[in-house]
Amino acid sequence: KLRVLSGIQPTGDSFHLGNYLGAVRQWVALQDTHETYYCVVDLHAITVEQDPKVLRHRTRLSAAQLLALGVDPDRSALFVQSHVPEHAQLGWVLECQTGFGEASRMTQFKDKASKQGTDRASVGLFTYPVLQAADILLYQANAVPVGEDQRQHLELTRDLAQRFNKRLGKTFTVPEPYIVKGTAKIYDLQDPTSKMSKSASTGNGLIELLEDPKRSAKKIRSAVTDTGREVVFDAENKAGVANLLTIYSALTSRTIAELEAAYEGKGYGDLKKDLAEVLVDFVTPFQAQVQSYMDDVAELDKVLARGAERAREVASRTLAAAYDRIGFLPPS
Ligand code: AQP
Repeated sequence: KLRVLSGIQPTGDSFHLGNYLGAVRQWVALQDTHETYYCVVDLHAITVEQDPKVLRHRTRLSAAQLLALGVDPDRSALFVQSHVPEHAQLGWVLECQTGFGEASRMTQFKDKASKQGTDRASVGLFTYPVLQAADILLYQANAVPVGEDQRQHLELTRDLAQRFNKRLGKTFTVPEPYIVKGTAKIYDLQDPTSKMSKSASTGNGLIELLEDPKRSAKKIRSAVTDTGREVVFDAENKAGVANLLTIYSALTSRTIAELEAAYEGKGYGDLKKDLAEVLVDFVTPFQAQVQSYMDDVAELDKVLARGAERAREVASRTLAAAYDRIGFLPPS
């Protein structure tokens, strides 16, 4: 079986619709065909300041959300990144193989650092994509399901794998991004030309899966559209409507063409009202499930411990091989 690895940060109070449709939905589907490794990337989360208590809570909450969205711990290794020390260990090795200029070209770093100011942005934020490369390469992943915003980081991962293999002998599988075109980028409801994002979206542009469903419904109903009437998918001229159709289609498995046909002769109001209902029907049982996982933290922690054990079996083998290639003396 081919391998898959992906991760999500335990930041924010909830996953948002972009995280789910862009990434986690694919994680769930890939369990049927691939050997899957999924992690809550707490090492990545601390690249910006975190309150320790909140971080601990959100790490569990992220795992609970993944389980509620359909990650099956019997089929996938579901774990917390810091429970597998090999991530940080391989991260260091790869940092030493990464050019400073190469890392400086990462647009996500540039965006985030410019918002924080270069003095406040951490060195960890700068090396974030290299740690991400370690996450992926440790599992010899063939495919990495992510949203469009991660494409450049995946490219860096591939470069690092190829460089290491060439210099020191074949050690890592060179992974492919797995980016599903239709839902690769979910847009902010108030600004449908920028991506829905925890850190950058305004409250009304962001649908958080754990917020009050009534609030989500209201946000959908007040989503920015255009002055037209016709419900057709036109990403260029009708970005807001196109975004709503993308979300609607993904949540119902009705194709965009079917939706266009169903809303012929109706207006944006009908589309929004119906999508709001679809969303409420999706998040209501999800929230109940998350709550039930959070009610049994001991069991949740056991699931994560089991996942980390499975992950370490693979990760430790890869790290040992990489250390050997580098020329580290094995401990006797
Ligand atoms: N708007 C989006 N559309 C499609 N996919 C998205 N992803 C994030 N936003 C969208 C994908 O979600 C996965 C998890 O990403 P992450 O842990 O890096 O989440 P994040 O960075 O905290 O999410 P944000 O909202 O993008 O945070 P900020 O604002 O901090 O950058 C990834 O596969 C990502 O592609």
